[in-house]
Amino acid sequence: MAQGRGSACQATKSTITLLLCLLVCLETIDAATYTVGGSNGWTFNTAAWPKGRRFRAGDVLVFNYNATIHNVVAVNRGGYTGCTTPSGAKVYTSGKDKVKLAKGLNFFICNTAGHCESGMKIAVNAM
Ligand SMILES: *[C@@H]1O[C@H](CO)[C@@H](O)[C@H](O)[C@H]1NC(C)=O
Ligand SMILES: [Cu+2]
Repeated sequence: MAQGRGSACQATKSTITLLLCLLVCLETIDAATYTVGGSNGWTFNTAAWPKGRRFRAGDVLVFNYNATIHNVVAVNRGGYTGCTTPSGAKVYTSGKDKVKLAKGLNFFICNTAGHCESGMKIAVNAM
């Protein structure tokens, strides 16, 4: 009798452990979404925003901004460093763009004249 109850308890424990593991695993697999610049959105002096955050390939960056004056351009390292737009670069203009991160470094700038130079640029390293 006591043994039977013990087994039932063990089974419950196992089930709980399994469910917890499943939750943790799902959370790991599930991509995160980040709003670039937080409540300020995508604007000047955003270059430091990625600092201290951990990103994974497949995570999604949301760029919220005033599309009348800003945009989002996916650039390479040279474009990020020199605030230039490589030919063929993908340009987002909706004002609420969602961009999925690729593994490795992802660079974005606003290519309105002078904006990237004013810190409207980010480099995000996705693991
Ligand atoms: C967007 O920027 C333009 C130009 O500065 C401005 O006229 C407009 O009011 C801004 N829109 C919003 C929603 O802030
Ligand atoms: Cu801009």
